[in-house]
Amino acid sequence: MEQTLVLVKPDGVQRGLIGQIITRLERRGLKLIGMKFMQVSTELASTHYEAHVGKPFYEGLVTYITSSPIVAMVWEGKDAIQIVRTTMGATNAAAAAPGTIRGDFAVEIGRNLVHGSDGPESAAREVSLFFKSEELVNWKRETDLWIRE
Ligand code: IDP
Ligand code: MG
Repeated sequence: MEQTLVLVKPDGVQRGLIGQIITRLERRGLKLIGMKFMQVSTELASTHYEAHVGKPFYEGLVTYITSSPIVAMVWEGKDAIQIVRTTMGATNAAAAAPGTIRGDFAVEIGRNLVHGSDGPESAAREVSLFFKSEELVNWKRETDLWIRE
């Protein structure tokens, strides 16, 4: 089953939006299999965002993600990566569609509230960066029958 890493970034925690963000993923029908409240170190931030090294926003991005605690989660389900990305909305919150997390709660790219893995390879890499395998819970959700045919 597909898994994806979701982060409620420091602005989401500081603004009291943890619950709203989780609610949107929960009610969409994805299944939560791992969650922790944590401070991201500069080392973890640099590894997580290594694809962005050298870009003009890189230093600011590392400062942003390490500036305050985050909530890290793993969500599971068929097409979970795509479903999280569409629920989050466009990277540039100013252009994100209303109804998405970014489109409803954020106004710019540098304070866009959430992270979601962008493909199967980055998801596998990012999940293992933030979680040990024993921190992920294998559980049966009784409502799955009513969410998927
Ligand atoms: P994504 O989070 O939607 O996958 P990416 O292109 O992977 O977007 O960029 C990672 C993060 O870097 C963004 O979520 C945003 O926080 C930050 N970022 C990307 N581009 C810019 C920019 O032009 N200015 C400031 N921050 C940016
Ligand atoms: Mg990305």
